[in-house]
Amino acid sequence: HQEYQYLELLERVLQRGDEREDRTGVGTKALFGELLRFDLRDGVVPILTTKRVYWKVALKEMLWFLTGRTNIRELLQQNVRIWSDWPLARFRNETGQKISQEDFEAKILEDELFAEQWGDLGPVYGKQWRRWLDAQGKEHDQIATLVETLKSDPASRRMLFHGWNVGELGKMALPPCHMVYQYHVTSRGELNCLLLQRSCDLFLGGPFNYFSAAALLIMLSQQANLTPGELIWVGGDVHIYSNHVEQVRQQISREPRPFPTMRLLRNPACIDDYKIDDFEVVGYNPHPSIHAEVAV
Ligand code: UFP
Repeated sequence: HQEYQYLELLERVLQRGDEREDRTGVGTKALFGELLRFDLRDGVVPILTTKRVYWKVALKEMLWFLTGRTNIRELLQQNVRIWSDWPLARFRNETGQKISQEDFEAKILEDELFAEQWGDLGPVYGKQWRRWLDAQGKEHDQIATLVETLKSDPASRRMLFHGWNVGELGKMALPPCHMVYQYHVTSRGELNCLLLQRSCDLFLGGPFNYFSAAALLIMLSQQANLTPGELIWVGGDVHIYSNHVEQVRQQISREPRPFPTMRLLRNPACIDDYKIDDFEVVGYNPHPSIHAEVAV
C-alpha cells in the first residue's frame, strides 16, 4: 500500500531526525531530502487513511490559489480557516489587541475594509502562479502558459511553475513551502508531476500538500486531454514538530486502508472554471482525525 511510504517516513524522522531549533520556537526533528511517489492512475488519489484528511479544505485552498487571490476573506467565505493564524498574529502584534481568532475572522468577513487592511497574505502562491511580476512590470500567468504547453508541446522539458519570487519574499506572510511544480508527459499521454517542497510539516502540512498537488494534476490532465500518471513529491526540510510526536505515534500504529478515487463530474472549459462541487471522492473510509496545533 502506497501509504506505508508516508508512515515509514514519519517513523524515520522520529528515529533518525536531527533535533533542532526552528523559526517557530517549537522545535522539530528533521531529515533533509526525502521522496515519495504516488500512483494516480485509475483515479486513485493520495488522501491518507490513517487519519481523516479534510480533502475538501485542501481542494478549496487549491482552487483559491488558482484564482490568483491572496486574501483570507475568500477562504473564510468558504469556511476555510487554515490561513487565519498568520494575519491574526500580525494584527495582534501591530495593534497590541488580544482579539480571539473567532472575532478576528468574523471581522474579516463582515468588514471589507478591515479585510483589505488585515486579511491579505501578501503576494503568496496564487499571485505568483497567475501574476508573477517581472522587472519590466509585466505580469506572467504561469498556469495558463503551462496548460498551453501541455497541449501544444507535451514533450517539452520546460513545463513548470514556481512560487519563489525572490524580490517579493519579504512581502509574503509565508514564503512558499510547496515551491516548484514540474510536469512531464509520457509517450502514452500520462501526466506526471514532480513537486519540490522546500519545507514540510510532515504531520499537518504533508497530507494536505500531497492531495492538493494530485488534485491539480487531475485538473491539468483533464484540460490537456491527458491521463493522470504519477505524483513525485520531494521534500527538503521534512520535519515533525515536538508537539506532534504523540499524534504521529498514534498514526503510525494504525493500519492503512485503500486510497479512495476521485472523479470529475464536469469538464470545465478552462482551468479557472473548477468548483468544489465538480469533485467526487469515492471510497474514502479513514481512521478518525487526530488533532494537533499548527506552529505559526
Ligand atoms: N508548511 C507545510 N505545507 C504548506 C505550508 C506550510 O508543510 O503548504 F504552507 C509548513 C512547513 C513549515 C512551516 O513547518 O509551514 C513554514 O515554515 P518555514 O517557512 O520556516 O519553513
